[in-house]
Amino acid sequence: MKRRKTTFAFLATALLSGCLATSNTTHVAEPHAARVAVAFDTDAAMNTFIEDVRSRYRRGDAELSKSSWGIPFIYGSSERTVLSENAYFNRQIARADLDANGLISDAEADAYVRVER
Ligand SMILES: [Ca+2]
Repeated sequence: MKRRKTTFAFLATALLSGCLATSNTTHVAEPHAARVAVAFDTDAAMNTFIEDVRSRYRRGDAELSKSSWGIPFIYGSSERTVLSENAYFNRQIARADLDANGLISDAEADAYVRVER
């Protein structure tokens, strides 16, 4: 009876995932990047900008590449590369700081939030 449960659990897992075996790998690009020094005009600009950057990072905007391959129902493999949070933050600062003066104004923070990636 115990063997039947084990077999059933194995088959259920295989069916739910679609494959008997899977491999998912995530590589982090620029893992040791330090955040660039930046100032914000106001706390509101800082909060607006940082919340939006975090939201974009969580939804996968820092993904640089993604690939997958497999043998149907047998094996599936996926590999993705994402920027580290600090590297992503630095790139977003560069995008938001339109006049490149190292200061994110309220207008720049608002413009950044309004523009989709
Ligand atoms: Ca600026």
